[in-house]
Amino acid sequence: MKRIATVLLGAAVALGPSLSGAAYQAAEVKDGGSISGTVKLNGTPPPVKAIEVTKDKEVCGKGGKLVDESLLVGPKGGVQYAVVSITDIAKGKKWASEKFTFDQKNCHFVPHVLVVKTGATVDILNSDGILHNIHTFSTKNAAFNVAMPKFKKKIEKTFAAPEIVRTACDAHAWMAGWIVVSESPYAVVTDADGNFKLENVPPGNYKVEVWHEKLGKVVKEVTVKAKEETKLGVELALK
Ligand SMILES: [Cu+2]
Repeated sequence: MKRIATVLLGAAVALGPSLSGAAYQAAEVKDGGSISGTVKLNGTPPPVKAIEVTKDKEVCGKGGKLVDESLLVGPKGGVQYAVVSITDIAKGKKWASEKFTFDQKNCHFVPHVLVVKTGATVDILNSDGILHNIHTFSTKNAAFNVAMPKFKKKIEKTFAAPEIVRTACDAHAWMAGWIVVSESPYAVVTDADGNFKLENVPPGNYKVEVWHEKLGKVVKEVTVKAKEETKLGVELALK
């Protein structure tokens, strides 16, 4: 019996990667092109909400006024903290860095949205000198809920499967962030003006997914040509 169980377990593990698409392979990219553009809000941006700090006021207000970062729109309508990624790429450039840091600082997550590589070590910091309690909400990766008292400055975590993982803090109800786990390095977060650029993409046809926590998801078909920049404009609307 034990032997059968082992064999079955082996089969399940082997099936894992194929269920979530072929494993990504890093290789030299020749004549890569790029995909760049802006993610914009279609509609009038709602006013940015200030966060009412109800606890640890001496620390939580320190880095300037805390605001709700779930929808930040620049002066020209660009949406910050959208994630733009190629979802069907099997082979391409290697990750520029395998060092990932997600900080709890001035009582918010920094950055608000972090892209990390599957299986890489993510340093989760507490820079505040007060108690934070990071809590992740995931289904493909093991969820965790870890108290980080002021003396616990760092924990290390890895995320095995591609997934968009929401993070919260059980000590500060307003704290909200996202860890986006990706196999390929072709996943970027838009800047304060909604701009993004995916660089050094092997020529080919791709599906590009744009995701934002409040505005949802769209998928675009994109063709990348050797050494050329493909422009991609994306509009998302509040539902
Ligand atoms: Cu906290």
